[in-house]
Amino acid sequence: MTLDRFSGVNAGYVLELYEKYRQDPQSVDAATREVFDSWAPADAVIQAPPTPSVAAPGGAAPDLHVVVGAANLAESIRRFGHLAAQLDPLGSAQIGDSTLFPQAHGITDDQLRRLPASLVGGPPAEHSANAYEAIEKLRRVYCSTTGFDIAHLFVPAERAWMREAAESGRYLPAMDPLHAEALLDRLTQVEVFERFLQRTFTGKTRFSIEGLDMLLPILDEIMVGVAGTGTRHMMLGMAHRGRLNVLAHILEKPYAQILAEFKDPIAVQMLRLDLGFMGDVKYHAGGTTESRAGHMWVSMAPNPSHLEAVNPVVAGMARAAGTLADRSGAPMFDGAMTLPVLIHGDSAFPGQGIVAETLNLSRLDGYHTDGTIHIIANNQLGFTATPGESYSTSYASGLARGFKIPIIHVNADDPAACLEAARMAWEYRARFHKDFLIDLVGYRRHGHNEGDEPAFTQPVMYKHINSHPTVRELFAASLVKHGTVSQDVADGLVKKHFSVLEQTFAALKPEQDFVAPIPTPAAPGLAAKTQTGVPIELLRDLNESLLSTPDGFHVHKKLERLRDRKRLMLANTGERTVDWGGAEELAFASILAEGTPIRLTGEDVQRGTFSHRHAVLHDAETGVEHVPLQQLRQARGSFEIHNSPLTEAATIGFEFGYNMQEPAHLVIWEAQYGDFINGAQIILDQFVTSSRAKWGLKPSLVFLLPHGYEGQGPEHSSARPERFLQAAADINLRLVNCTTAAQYFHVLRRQAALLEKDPLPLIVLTPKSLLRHPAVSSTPQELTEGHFRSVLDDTDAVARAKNVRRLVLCSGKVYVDLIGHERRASATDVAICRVEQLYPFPNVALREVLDRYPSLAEVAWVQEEPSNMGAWEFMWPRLEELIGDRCGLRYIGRARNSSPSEGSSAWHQVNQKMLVELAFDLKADMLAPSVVWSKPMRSFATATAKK
Ligand SMILES: Cc1ncc(C[n+]2csc(CCOP(=O)(O)OP(=O)(O)O)c2C)c(N)n1
Ligand SMILES: [Mg+2]
Repeated sequence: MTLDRFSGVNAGYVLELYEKYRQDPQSVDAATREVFDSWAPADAVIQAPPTPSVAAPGGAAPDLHVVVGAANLAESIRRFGHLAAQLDPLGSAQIGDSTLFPQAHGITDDQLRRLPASLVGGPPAEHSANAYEAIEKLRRVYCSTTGFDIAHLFVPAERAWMREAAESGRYLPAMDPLHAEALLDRLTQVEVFERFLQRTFTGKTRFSIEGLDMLLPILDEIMVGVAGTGTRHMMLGMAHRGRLNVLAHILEKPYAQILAEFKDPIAVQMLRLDLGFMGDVKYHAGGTTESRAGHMWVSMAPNPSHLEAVNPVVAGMARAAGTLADRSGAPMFDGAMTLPVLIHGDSAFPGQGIVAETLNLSRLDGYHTDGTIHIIANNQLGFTATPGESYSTSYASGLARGFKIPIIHVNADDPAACLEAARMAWEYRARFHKDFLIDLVGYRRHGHNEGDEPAFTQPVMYKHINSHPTVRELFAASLVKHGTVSQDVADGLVKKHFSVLEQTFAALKPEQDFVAPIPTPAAPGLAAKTQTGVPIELLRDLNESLLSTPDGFHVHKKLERLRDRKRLMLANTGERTVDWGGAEELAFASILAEGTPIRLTGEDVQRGTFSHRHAVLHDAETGVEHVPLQQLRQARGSFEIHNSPLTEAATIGFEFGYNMQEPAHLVIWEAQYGDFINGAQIILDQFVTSSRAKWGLKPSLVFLLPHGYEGQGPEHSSARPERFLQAAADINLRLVNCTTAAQYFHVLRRQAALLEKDPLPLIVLTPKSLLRHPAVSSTPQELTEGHFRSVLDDTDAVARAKNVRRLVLCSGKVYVDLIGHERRASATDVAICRVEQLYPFPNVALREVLDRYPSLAEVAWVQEEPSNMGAWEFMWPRLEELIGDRCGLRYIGRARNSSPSEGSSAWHQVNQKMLVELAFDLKADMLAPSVVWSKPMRSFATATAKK
């Protein structure tokens, strides 16, 4: 037993044990006795509470166990006082903790009175006559309407700051007449807004804030506070609850616009039939405004119903807003300019995994924002679910403890305590650059929405709520009682705010006041016209820069061989020497040279999952890193590349937010295997593919998704392109499946060129084993001229075009299997054309291809994926329309299946071989095995009958 390592509570325990031993050595076990035989507390190795030698008011020296007990009691209150705090405005019982009372420590109030206050320490001791008084003050700090849940902080300076801030009462707001009336005015405005909507649009869903009204003054306080520290942009993310109120009063969205949205007019601006249907419900809208109050910008990210999904989006926006990227090297990040604030539901915060994913980003190099302020709008219900049904932690905020985030639980009926929490939040963030959480505990005055009957499921709670005064009423009554404001003033504020809303409503012209977010239609033809070739001299220059390393840098031997090949990569412009990785690096370098910053993230992207990238070199002897794209002489924009945590939803949400905030940066996310993007399906559906139609946003995020059937089983074969094709409409994305390094080079460069002129998300299905395959490599000349081509026709079939009877259309890796097959040479009646862009459907280019083959009997769509996956079901109606009755249309590929591929590699080989052979076999109907379906389409019969 080494006693030297004991301090604090442990010291208390040792001293207690020692005292026991001192009174009766036989009362402790033999081992302990042995230690105490040669040790005494006077060693002073224990950083224990002061010993009784400190003069006590009672005169006589108290027992050691009383001193230790008092110190432990003080520590217990500091650690666990929140368990006895009255956090619930509805007055439910606290969790409680016996160690908050003297008895648990074997002492009495009288004994405490005989101890000095200094034993308790901290600000409460300063003006206290004895330890009892100091403990009572401590209790008022930690067990009142605020629960300081901070014992889990691992950094002593943070814990000490929080304790001092709490115990000194430094952040409690002044409640002089001026401040008090301003706060009452704000609370009145918040409440009247909801009451007016309730009266005017009875039963219409608005997700009232009532019961958590203090959320608004908390946001005011944070906004004004951070504005004073130089922050210029507050970015909010929140769900439905109270959103209209926040939009109206923090974002200053005009009442007329909100009221017009309640009227739901068919506004003139919406009559854009060419754009399809658009828009979203009113409590999902976002916005940006220059706040009059705080002299800063305030943004609210638009939000889907999917709770908490907006969290990483806001974090990404904040990161982008604080990033300086207009020069070469790594970008600079300064979090002081921007404050992200996330408002969570008490049920959603513990329930939705994306919360944990986003919290996990908060301290990572590539993702941190210098701290987010979180507020749980805790109304103690999730729709109808109780806390006991919603989380296994003691509080809704439990998850935040693991991330060492300070938590303040605060009773939403105590305005001063709420404002104190707000002040501590922004001060802590400004000081420590970390997240902070306010658990605002209130209630929900109505049902989940205003048409809902809450008493069906919470009869007792709602009996209580129905007779519970509003926070405005409580606050007004207390101010009147103390003579701070008069009842007339309080009533006058209510009238004033009603009158503003009534007048606005009377003057409302819904059709005109309604402002619709109109998506910009994609620029027709611009993509096709974008030239992306780079002169060979520039490419060689860039390549040389990329290959240089700092003096004395030791490149890994195996990589040196790769770099030797790269040195010769551009020597002969006609030779196929540029592989996928080489093309990518040159594309990035040329984009940086043109002044577009690049951010690339994803799991293990620095090296590349398939070891093809090596964007970060590690000195083979010292481990020191060298990032060639950050040392590029020619660069005029920054380059950053981060290995992401093992997360898809939050990391993609983050990049989406980053992209929204800085649309001029090329933002790329790469999947380990394409399948894993499933984990971010909410972000894809709710943000990436639909935000243009819903909210008028223009995302241009790039996804690199390894895709292709190589016998690795159902989870490493398909990026599920069908998911994007299903969501593709009104030109909302580009989906490409490049088969050459040059095509990849051009599509990246095209994306960079169109970031501002014609932004669209770009999904690139990328190769795996083909990364270094000669068939995929390109000549330097292919990089120097031209542009991305949506369709690549069969150059081999030009001379025999008249004899071609079957035009095989395919996309991606299966093309390499097809041209590599032994029958390719003899199948002179088959041409193989690659559809490199699946969406937008390359109608014009495909028509030109069809026109080149006058003797076609059929077009066959050949794919590796089962017929219900891949591109077939998307292509089918479009190809039918394109072909008309000119020839037949056939599908060759795996049969409809519930799983993307075979589990066995051997079976993969069999099926793959079969489908490739069928592509060359014009009479194969009867030979098709069950796994490969090759049945002519209806139009085939019609077309052949006509011939
Ligand atoms: C991901 C997701 N699952 C389910 C829902 C349906 N839903 C809407 S609100 C709600 C309850 C939310 O409770 P809480 O987080 O406490 O927020 P509150 O409505 O109480 O403010 C549920 C289950 C949803 N919107 N999003
Ligand atoms: Mg709730």
